[in-house]
Amino acid sequence: MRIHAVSDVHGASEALRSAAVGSDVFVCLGDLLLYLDYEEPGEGIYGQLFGAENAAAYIALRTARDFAAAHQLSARLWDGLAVDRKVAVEQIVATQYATLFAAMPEPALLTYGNVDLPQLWAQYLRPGHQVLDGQTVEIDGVRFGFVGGGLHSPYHTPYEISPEEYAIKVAALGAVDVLCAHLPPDIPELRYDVRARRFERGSAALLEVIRQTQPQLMLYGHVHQPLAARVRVGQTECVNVGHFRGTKRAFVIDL
Ligand SMILES: [Mn+2]
Repeated sequence: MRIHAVSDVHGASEALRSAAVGSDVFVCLGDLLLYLDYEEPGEGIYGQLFGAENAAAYIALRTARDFAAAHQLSARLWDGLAVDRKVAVEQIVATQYATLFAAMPEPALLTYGNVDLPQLWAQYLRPGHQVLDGQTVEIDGVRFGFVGGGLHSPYHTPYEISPEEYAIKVAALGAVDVLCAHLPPDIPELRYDVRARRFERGSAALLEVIRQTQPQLMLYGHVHQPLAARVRVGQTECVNVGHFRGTKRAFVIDL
């Protein structure tokens, strides 16, 4: 079985169109939306709302971990816009999701990233798109389990939950052959982003279930430029398949 897996699409819809060509199973591990574009600050939701210059200033403050000043800047920019914040964001999100789901291969197994709005997905899904979060599916005798979303962080991305809620979704899977999540297991070298120079969130519950049940494969994304992109935990190969916006190609694995 040939699996093509992508994660952290962040608006790269054109490359998505052909990402499943040659695969038996196509997996997408979330973060479809482009909120902030560190490479091109004028792109993304923030850049579209406030312009490239303000987006660059906001990125600089976050990179410097001055979250208070970043928050102040955003608050000031929102005041200047005089529009309803929720409506303004959801209009841009709607455009992004419409384009992304039109480009998303079918069939596809999907879960949410932390930069996604799960409540909006239903209206964009195509017949071949199966969304799984705390759920399993069996294909040709191979059992896949999916856990979506992120954990609470200082970045306040849209889909973050508590470690307790996350652990409930992990526990719901039971033993699987291929464990799929947006987040990595909580292993420091997998969580460290060498470009952003910070630790991203990883899940202790994922690491625990890997140790206990030893799936063949654990696929994840979230960390765009990881210190280590793969590691072995006992019998389980853990692989960061992402950053599709950067690589523009699916990660290919033969089971
Ligand atoms: Mn991401």
